[in-house]
Amino acid sequence: MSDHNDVDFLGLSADLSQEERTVQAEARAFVDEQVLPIIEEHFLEGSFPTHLIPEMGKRGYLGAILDGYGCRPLSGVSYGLMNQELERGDSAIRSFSSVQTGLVMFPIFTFGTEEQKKQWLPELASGRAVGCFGLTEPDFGSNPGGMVTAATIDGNDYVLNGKKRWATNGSIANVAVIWAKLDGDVRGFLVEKDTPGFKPSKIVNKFSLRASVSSEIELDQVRIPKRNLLPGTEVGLRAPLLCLNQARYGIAWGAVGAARGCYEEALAYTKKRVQFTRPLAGHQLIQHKLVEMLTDVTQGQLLCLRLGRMKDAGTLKHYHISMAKRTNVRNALSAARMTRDMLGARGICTDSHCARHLCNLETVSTYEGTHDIHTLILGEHITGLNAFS
Ligand code: TGC
Ligand code: FAD
Repeated sequence: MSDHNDVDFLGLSADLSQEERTVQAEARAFVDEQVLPIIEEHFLEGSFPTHLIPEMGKRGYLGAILDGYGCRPLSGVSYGLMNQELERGDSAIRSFSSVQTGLVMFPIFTFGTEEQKKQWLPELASGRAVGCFGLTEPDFGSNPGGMVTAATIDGNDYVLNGKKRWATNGSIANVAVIWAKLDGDVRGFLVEKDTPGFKPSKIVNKFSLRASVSSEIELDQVRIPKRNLLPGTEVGLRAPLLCLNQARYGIAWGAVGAARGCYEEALAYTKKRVQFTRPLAGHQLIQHKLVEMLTDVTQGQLLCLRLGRMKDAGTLKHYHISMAKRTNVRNALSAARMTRDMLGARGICTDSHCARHLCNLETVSTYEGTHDIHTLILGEHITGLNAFS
């Protein structure tokens, strides 16, 4: 969907504004020049390329849905295109941006005080500070409303106790948005990294999203001043769900990027690799797979473009995002598997992209609402019947 993009079967770039094309071209160059050359090494090491954080800040990739406080406000479509390119590089890079933007900066911007915004947003936008989001707990993933982490009032402070699991960036975060129950209501709190009793630890035994830092966070008598409550979170579980909408929107676009990366790899490889005296791409079964992939990518692009226009028009609802997150991630997983297959043994090696995408997309299918949770969200919307419990 840009001048340099050869995976634009329907010529959708003609429907983009100049700004949207520019944002995509810039993000595409960033990924080609700075992400793809180093990502294999980080995936193997199990480390996030932290040297890219200030660069992402400089380019305006952190907080790009917000206006002011050092952010570079992008239209919904531009923001989506940026996510698409970042995830073509690796889901960990898009995840970093999603968490910082949608799950940390968005709640501070939307539910925070002016003092909290001034303290944190410029730092987070520039990449001088990193944030994380603690909603999931060891016993409450799909059902965050059941959380047991609790905040109690003690004089002029809140005291937090509990455990969060899977917080992206938890161990490298300067500030954590922690969701906890205060008198039974879910509220958001800002916890700074050196607060006594705040104990993040990195989860190291992952096959997936290896270039992203995932952490468990123990909260043991964590005492924070009352000014660290996000006051606008009195809307209960709706507050974290509104944050998830932002991140899920980015994932819907990002998954198309991962699928596109796989399609490009499969096409290039099968045109070069000769078996039974002709390029693989000249065999009918291979062409069938390439056609399936291109069709899925094109449908994903169409869905996302419509979503982006609705976001910009203010008509986008959470169930629209659920449909796109669900279907685009499923199709990206399918594209990664097909590419892995078409590359033969080469496809299991770390210097091809498809197996890395395949492993990553297993996480993307699970986090931010599993595939089946999004099925139930859509099911509830179309029937009016809640089938969660
Ligand atoms: P339920 O009673 O259905 O809803 C509570 C209230 O919230 C409203 N609502 C939403 N509002 C805005 N956006 C949404 N997406 C909303 N979904 C529901 C709802 O209308 C209701 O409002 P009101 O006024 O009636 O009170 O709540 P429930 O407890 O039954 O749960 C609903 C459910 C299952 C859909 C929700 O809990 C859910 O989405 N579960 C999945 C959990 C999840 O996605 N966790 C993600 C953790 S963060 C993460 O994974 C980061 S990954 C890193 C990266 O992004 O890269
Ligand atoms: P469970 O909820 O236990 O689900 C297990 C299975 O049961 C799934 O197949 C699910 O679809 C199914 N299931 C659940 N409920 C139902 C139902 N009612 N009906 C039918 N089937 C059902 N969380 C954060 O808070 N912050 C983060 O930054 C963050 N980052 C993450 C990064 C990574 C790498 C990963 C893997 C996860 C991250 N998460 C984060 C957590 C993520 O959001 C949860 O893993 C996800 O919500 C699912 O929860 P769970 O893993 O506990 O699975």
